Amino acid sequence: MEMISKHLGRYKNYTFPMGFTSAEVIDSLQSFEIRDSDLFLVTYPKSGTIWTQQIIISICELGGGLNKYPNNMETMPWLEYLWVKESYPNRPSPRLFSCHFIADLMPPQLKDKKAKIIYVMRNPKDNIVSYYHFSKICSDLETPKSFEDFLEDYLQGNVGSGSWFDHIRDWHSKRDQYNILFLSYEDMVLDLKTAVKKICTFLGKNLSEADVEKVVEKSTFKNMKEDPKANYQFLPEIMMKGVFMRKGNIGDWKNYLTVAQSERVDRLLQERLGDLSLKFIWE
Ligand code: PPS
Repeated sequence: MEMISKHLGRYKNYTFPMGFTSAEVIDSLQSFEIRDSDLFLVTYPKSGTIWTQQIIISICELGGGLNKYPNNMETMPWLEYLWVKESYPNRPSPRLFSCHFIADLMPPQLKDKKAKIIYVMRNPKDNIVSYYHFSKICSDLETPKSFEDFLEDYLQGNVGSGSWFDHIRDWHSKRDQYNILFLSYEDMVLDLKTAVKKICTFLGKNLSEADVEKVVEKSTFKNMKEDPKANYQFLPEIMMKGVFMRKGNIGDWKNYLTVAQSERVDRLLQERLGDLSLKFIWE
């Protein structure tokens, strides 16, 4: 493993905060046994992970058969985090996991295509702003000196989970190898009900209209912020010195990026991902 900075390590083409994961965990997941009923939520950080967790968990609770854990992080733990690793493999099915990894680090058996993956993407400008704020409150991440400094690190891939551009390209270019549903944070903001229904269909959960409405209600920003199982206020203060549920909207980037910075991101998007025909919603 190569050390990039005080907080960041790099191993197998992946940059990660050393307080969260390790080369040993990365290696150990190569022999992680997949069950057909497993579901993985994969995201680049700050793309709507805990939101999608709440949606999936609410759907599974109403659809029946979900095991009870004290909060969403324990119900749908990150596959790669150091502190919850031991309990995973023996969990009763259905197992729900979250993960920020690139595809090559995922358990290889996922390519059998029976277990499911939901990948959520967020527009990079709002992602940068959300990540910047998170880096200021999370003790395992480098505290940014300024927004400009953070932007530079982000665009160079010197943040946890590496380059956003690489992450998006990696998962999109390997999509045929997996049983995967792609969603975008912006689509979820604009039409949460449709997103919930898409997830239901993908998971094979036939919820009534009334139950779909219940999932939508539980997953609004306002209600999640008040939900102690979902708002991540349960994390110890030593780890998190602020709120996870910050703004939850599209377009906050306009309050942070200068015109020149925004145009730089546009150019990089074109250069790095232009061939993927992805559509981004900016406001
Ligand atoms: S992490 O640390 O990677 O798990 O963070 P992640 O959950 O991916 O991203 C956090 C951002 O998601 C926003 N969020 C929501 N937006 C809209 N609706 C709901 N219900 C919701 N829940 C979480 C959260 O506020 C973070 O975005 P920002 O822009 O910082 O507010």
